[in-house]
Amino acid sequence: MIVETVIAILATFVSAFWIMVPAYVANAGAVPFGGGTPVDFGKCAKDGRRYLGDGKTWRGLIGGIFVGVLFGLLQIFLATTFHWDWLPQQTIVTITALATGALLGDMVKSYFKRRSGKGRGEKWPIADMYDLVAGSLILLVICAWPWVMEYITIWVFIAILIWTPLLHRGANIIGYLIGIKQVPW
Ligand code: CTP
Ligand code: K
Ligand code: MG
Repeated sequence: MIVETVIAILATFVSAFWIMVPAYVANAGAVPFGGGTPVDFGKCAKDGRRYLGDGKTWRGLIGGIFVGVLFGLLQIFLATTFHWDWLPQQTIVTITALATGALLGDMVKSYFKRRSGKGRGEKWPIADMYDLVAGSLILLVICAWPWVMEYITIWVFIAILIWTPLLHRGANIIGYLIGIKQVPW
């Protein structure tokens, strides 16, 4: 009974992580690719502040989606080759939606961050982490609703909410230490 419960909880956490790999990788992947032309082309909104700011670039966007999808393809390859049938089965549609949604959510976050007067890279605690979760899951719901119903139970969703701050913190510290991120958050 206890053993079964522990296994179920572990499986929930592993499944949640497995689902979110393309989104987490896209979000982290944008950092080393970043630079060059900003997505908003340097333009300002009526409030005089940038639409998105220099932290959202085309290279970061395209590069991040690319590595997110690449890792998703690796997941599909591994799961089919080794018959990891107990894991959520990623598809081309789900990995693309997750990677793209993560960075779209990140840009929507930056839009509102600029409107609230916060500068590029400034701390905005909850939004800076859950932007990618909201973006990726909303796009996933739009593109693959039956898949979401099959794999994302309320418990998997809660596990995603727990994983995200842990990985976000870890990834940002690593990025800062290896010098590709200006601040450790
Ligand atoms: N990045 C990018 N393009 C994106 C997302 C991220 O080039 N679409 C790069 C930028 O170099 C950015 C870094 O990854 O500075 C870290 O991403 P993030 O924390 O999302 O951006 P911030 O610099 O914090 O900017 P903002 O305040 O707008 O969130
Ligand atoms: K981000
Ligand atoms: Mg940031």
